[in-house]
Amino acid sequence: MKVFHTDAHVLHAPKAELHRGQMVSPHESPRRMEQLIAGMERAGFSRDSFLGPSAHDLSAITAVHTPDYIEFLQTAWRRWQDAGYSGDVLPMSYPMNPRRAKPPIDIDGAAGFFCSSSDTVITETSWTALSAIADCALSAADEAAKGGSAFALVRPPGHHAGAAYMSGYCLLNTPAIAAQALRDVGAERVAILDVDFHHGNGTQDIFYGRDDVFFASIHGHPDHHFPYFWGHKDETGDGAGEGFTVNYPLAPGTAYDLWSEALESAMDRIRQFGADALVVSLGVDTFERDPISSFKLTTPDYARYGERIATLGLPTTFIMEGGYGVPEIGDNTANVLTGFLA
Ligand code: SP5
Ligand code: ZN
Repeated sequence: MKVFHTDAHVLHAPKAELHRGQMVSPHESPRRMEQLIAGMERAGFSRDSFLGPSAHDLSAITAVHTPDYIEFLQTAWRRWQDAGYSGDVLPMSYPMNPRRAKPPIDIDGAAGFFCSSSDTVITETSWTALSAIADCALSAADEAAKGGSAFALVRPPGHHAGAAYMSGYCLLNTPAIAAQALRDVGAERVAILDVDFHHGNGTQDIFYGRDDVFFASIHGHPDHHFPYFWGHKDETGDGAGEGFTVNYPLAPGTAYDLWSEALESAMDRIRQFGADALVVSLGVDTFERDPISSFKLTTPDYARYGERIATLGLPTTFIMEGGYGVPEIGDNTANVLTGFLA
């Protein structure tokens, strides 16, 4: 399986994360990637074999995100400096009725307009990293468009970002960009399977009204876990999209027995949908020792579910999402791919 990767991820390196009332060292950091790569290498996916992305047009990004939001990402840090602020761009004030809100001129206000949670920041060089990871996701999707499968080994993650907002460490919705690219080169129906511990609210939001991209997410119940306000069972799509979103909110403490039942159900729905291609939002924060999550998956479970996903028989674009704090994130990620290839 081709693995697309870029060293440019180091250009998005948040200084700190607002977490439980304090600024802490960020969970989502370049160090994660070192842990991911080390685990991939232990499993025989050597760093030397990773491929750099090919450059894609910005239109592949604006097919999912609004031009205003992209301009905000590109200019926010400069505007933050010009306003005399220091540190990373860290939003604070949020519109409660975003549809009726207008983006203010002041960068502090504009940042909140394009954001939904204060765990996500923009640095001086974030855009360069983001554009490179979008290219990795698009290069992986190009492989799937040819009938193969590929993995975009990237950070920061993508599934919380909406058409016009960053959220949950995510700034560009890489799975949505990949899914839309697959549609644009001829896949009639694309399914997105989100196995990250957190609900993929951004991806859901982007495709909520559409019947050509199916979205399934298995995640910690929003009563207890970020993103808190989305991912309930009764969120099933809207208008033409009604019935094309399915959510499996699971209780804290869920282990592989119940988690895998949700996976089988999600896969049944994807088969019924008749997908021609699959995008997997591959977060491994479902691991028993993840510092911000509460599921109890073990390292061998990842190989088991990789094998199950392969039974769909679809060209598959895997995109790295969450998974934090422990060296096992690399082994768990590699296990999904090894199981898939078995
Ligand atoms: C992609 C991804 O995994 N994003 C996760 C973003 C989580 N950010 C907010 C974390 C809040 C942690 N709260 C833990 C308390 C659980 N009861
Ligand atoms: Zn997550």
